[in-house]
Amino acid sequence: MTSGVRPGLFLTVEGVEGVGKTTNMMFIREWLEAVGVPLLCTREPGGTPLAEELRGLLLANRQEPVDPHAELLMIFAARAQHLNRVILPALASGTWVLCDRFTDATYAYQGGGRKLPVAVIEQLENIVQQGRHPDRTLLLDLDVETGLARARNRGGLDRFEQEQRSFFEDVRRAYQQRVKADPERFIVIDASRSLDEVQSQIAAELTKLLADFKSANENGAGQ
Ligand code: Z5A
Repeated sequence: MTSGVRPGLFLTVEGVEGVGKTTNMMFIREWLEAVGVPLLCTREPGGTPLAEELRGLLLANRQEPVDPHAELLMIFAARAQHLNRVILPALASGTWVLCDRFTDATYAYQGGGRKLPVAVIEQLENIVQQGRHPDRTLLLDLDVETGLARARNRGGLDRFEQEQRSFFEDVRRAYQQRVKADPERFIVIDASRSLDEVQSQIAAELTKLLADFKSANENGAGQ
């Protein structure tokens, strides 16, 4: 970097419906802000006015069936806007970015759930992200039945939430394959435990992450 600013960390939170992403995003945000980390919290699909409009189109229930490729292209259109207008500038200025879902969700939902070929997703990922990936990803893992029961208690189901249980089983399996393929990046959290237990594990992982970040920073500063 020419500016001398150390880039922020890019963290994502993933998981199947109802695993507690929203609840734990708030916890992570408060934890990082309390220790003074400059932080931007965002989500996918979404994160800019245009990308939020695309999110609305993606989640809306409609009579017309949505072609899986149309869905995939809208997701990557939203991602291109979000990544280039919001995420990358924030990281470059030293701000950490905490994002509710990112491209792992595309492999899980459009790959695992909709059965689109991984090679097609990879092509779009390469075009849009040009090698930029999250630094670390927290995967909240929970059996599908419990997750759906938690989520459906809230009522008002969007287009994805209306899918059958087998769809979400495929999504969960695809997430597990992502972990196998990139175990260094993923932190898997057992989301079946009580919220207190889940959040203690998250806090312990954040403590390690911050210590690693600081030590890499000190080593880098000395070079
Ligand atoms: N999508 C896609 O297809 N492809 C992509 O590339 C991307 C997204 C990026 C919107 O995602 C949809 O976009 C998503 C996939 C698709 N659709 N689906 N399904 P979203 O992230 O905005 O929406 P979501 O997955 O539907 O999230 P959610 O339903 O809001 O669930 P959550 O955030 O994981 O759960 P929560 O609201 O935090 O918790 C649910 C309830 O459980 C709540 O009452 C909590 O108090 C309770 N809870 C949480 N943790 C616990 C524990 N440990 N014990 C007991 N109860 C708990």
